[in-house]
Amino acid sequence: WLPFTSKKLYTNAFIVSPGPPRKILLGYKKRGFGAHLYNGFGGKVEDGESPGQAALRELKEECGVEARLNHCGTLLFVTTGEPEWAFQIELYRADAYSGTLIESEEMRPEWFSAHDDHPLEIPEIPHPSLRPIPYDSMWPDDVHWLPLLLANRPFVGRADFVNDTPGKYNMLRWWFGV
Ligand code: 6OG
Repeated sequence: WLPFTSKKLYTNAFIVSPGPPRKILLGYKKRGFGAHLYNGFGGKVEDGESPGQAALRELKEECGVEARLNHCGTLLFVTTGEPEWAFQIELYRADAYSGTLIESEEMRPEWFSAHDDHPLEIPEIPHPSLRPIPYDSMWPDDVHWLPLLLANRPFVGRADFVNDTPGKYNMLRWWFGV
């Protein structure tokens, strides 16, 4: 595992609407860190703020809505690009939101199908207008824990990344569990 001496705190929030059709809201990141990837809505926890407060603020700033968020996981990312820093991300989930979804300078909100992540339930016919979760256009760690978030199983995990070319992160080692 890569060494680190300090952590920066971030948040990431997902809205999973029970439907039918069951669907998940992701944001297409238009600029900054992780640009051109889909992700939940979130950002840095500011001084004097709790992670829960930051998650609500970032959700509102990035897609215009309010939601009753539940904490559902904690992730730690370490990279060779930032030798002494690790990123701790607090993950949140909500079933519903209030307000009107808007596209912000940073994120474009889009719905995706979340139907096939419930293998123990009677399969639902996917809604024709909903695309499957775009794991190929997401951070490579997401495929390991997003199914746990969708299944309502609290999780923790860590992923270490090698940043050998600018902007390119290869996942070196990971562990995710419930
Ligand atoms: P801003 O600095 O743009 O917030 N984030 C990651 N999310 C996933 N799924 N995987 C990663 O693997 C991530 N690294 C950072 C945390 C950045 C947003 O990106 C998330 C924040 O929600 C390395 O405000």
